[in-house]
Amino acid sequence: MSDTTRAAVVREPGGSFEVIEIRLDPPAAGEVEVRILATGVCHSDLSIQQGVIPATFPVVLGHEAVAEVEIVGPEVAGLEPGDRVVLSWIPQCGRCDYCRRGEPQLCETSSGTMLGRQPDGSLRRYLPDGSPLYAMTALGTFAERAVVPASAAVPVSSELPAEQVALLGCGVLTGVGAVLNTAQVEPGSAVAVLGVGGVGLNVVQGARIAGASAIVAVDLNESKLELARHLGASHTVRPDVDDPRRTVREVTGGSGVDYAFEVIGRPETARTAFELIRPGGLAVMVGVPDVAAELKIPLMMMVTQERRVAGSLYGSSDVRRDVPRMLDLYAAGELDLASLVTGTAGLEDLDDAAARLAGGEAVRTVITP
Ligand code: COD
Ligand code: ZN
Ligand code: ZN
Repeated sequence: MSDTTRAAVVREPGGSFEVIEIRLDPPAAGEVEVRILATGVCHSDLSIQQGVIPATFPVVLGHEAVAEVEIVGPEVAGLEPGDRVVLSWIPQCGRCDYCRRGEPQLCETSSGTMLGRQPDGSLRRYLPDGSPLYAMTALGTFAERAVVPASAAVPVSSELPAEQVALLGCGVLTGVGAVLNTAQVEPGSAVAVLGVGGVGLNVVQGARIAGASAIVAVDLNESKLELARHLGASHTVRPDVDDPRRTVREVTGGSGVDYAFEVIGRPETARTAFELIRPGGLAVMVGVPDVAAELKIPLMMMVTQERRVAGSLYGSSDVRRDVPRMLDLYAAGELDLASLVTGTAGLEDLDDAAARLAGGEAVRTVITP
């Protein structure tokens, strides 16, 4: 017996957001039904909408949200109706080898949820005619209500501003986590960040929180660089005006940065990240590129200078450990969420919100469905 809810559906790659009543099945074992309170528009939503990141269509996008639990399905412990939760776009099954070895960001269930199915491979959403409807990362938060894996719902205090706390779900965990978990940046480090959008700005503030002594932000967009300075960047570079390699040489006395983060998803800037690090430094790839993209780097420098390259998925986060950690940093005034929210809108405004993100005017537009 399925219910209905309003959701923004994208019917095919390149399609626009169409707000319709969809059918929503009740939560199965290990799932909860939630009401979405606030959900941010992230670049990955655009990448899927435009067909750059592969997905199954028709789809309900949206993967960065805070919600309220309404119905608790069977075999769910620790969640009650009325609980406020941050949603994680990687469920943590707790049972697979990755979850057990403390790498829950690689949880095996995500291979199916990344393609829009629930962890058990089935679907909860249907178009009005009964045909299948997929949900980005098993969340599909561009909707009034969603049925999600209980392991993806992390309880938080309901006293916090929903529009800000929603950003923890993707941008903050991905960006700050890349610094604190993946790279484990030490105090006094020199850091470069290529691309300071919604995720990259969180890499900048993560580097400040880690105690980096120099933070070089690189972006084509002047207003993003201004925000980067506000969040902790010590130097900013527009690569169309100046060469970031020159700035990094000046800042580091010629050697290169200890850590460079690529937060755009392009092979050219990934290569630049490799060129910006010092011997022994680490280049961290955060941006998801086109599926066909390849990185070409001088292998000799990798070996003889011990330059390292690492990928970072979801900031290597363990959401149950890291969401509370981010909220502590927020309470201490170290994590700035308010500056990242550049606008709020409704479900009907998603096409506009997507255009503002693509055009570089928005960092995060937060949708209140
Ligand atoms: N040089 C410098 N800056 C550039 C360039 C360039 N050649 N091209 C674009 N930029 C800047 C833009 O001006 C912008 O400020 C920034 O790069 C990109 O920012 P946003 O706000 O458009 O995008 P984000 O920050 O929301 O997301 C970007 C990612 C690439 C990190 C994102 O799409 C992604 O890949 N996320 C993580 C991967 C993943 O698995 N995602 C799934 C859920 S997010
Ligand atoms: Zn995202
Ligand atoms: Zn798992």
